[in-house]
Amino acid sequence: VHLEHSLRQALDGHQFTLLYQPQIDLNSGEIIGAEALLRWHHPELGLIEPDRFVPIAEDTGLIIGIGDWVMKEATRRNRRWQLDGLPPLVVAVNLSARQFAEADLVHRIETALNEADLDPRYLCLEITESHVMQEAEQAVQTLHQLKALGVMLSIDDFGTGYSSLSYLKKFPVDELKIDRSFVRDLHIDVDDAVIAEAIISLGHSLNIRVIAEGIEHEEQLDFLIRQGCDHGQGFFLGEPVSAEALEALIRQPR
Ligand code: G
Ligand code: G
Ligand code: MN
Ligand code: NA
Repeated sequence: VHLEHSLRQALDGHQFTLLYQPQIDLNSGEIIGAEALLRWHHPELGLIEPDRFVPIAEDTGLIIGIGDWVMKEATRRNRRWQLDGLPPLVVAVNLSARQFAEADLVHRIETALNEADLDPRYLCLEITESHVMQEAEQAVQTLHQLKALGVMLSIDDFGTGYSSLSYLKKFPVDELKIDRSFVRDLHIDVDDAVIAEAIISLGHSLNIRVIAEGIEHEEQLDFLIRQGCDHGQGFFLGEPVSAEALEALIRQPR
């Protein structure tokens, strides 16, 4: 089966859905947001993970249309939650390199926000370090334009790329997301613990919030809380779930 061929029909065929993984304030334990994660339900192959199709979507340019759909769906959903009386959540959306480099990215995002009637502060864009650093000067400009819209900006997979610290100071980012690979062994591997600690203090010294992803065990969570990490995400705190299931999680008394 040619994935590319079926990927071309996936949008029209309504084969995409978004799951939402809770993001937790490590101080209060409250759900303060969610990362939108794309899923493709192929008519014959079943569920296909983004690691398998996002690279194809990038190469073919299909990611632009798919990305527009993700942005529209996530902003509409978040506005719906607000109108239904949920406490305000920030929904984080992943941008791929190709989307980030697209000339009218800012306009596309502005359009989605307007159509959804969503206050931009409730949308967070996750951009990976390597995407930002590829064309650093251009990237700084794009980040400033996005920031001027009022959206939140997060650097995904932080620590795996080669961010120069001087650029980090110029990036108008709100959040660093400690990459899963450092969180995995943080409670048993001194090097990973030191890296996580360093990212947290780097973020805080630049007035940037820090979130850890991939938290799977209580020991990891305890360590991150002790180090003053602001937010957390991972299977231990909540798996990616449907919009309905996330809403139920938030409404359930704790
Ligand atoms: O959801 P999962 O953990 O399987 O995601 C795997 C990868 O796919 C991650 O790197 C994630 O950032 C990426 N991804 C998930 N959803 C989207 C999306 O809507 N757009 C883009 N560009 N990447 C996504
Ligand atoms: O690259 P990005 O951070 O966007 O990747 C998000 C991906 O991480 C999603 O595919 C999600 O399913 C996955 N994920 C979320 N929580 C965990 C976790 O605790 N452990 C692992 N291994 N993966 C996770
Ligand atoms: Mn992400
Ligand atoms: Na990540």
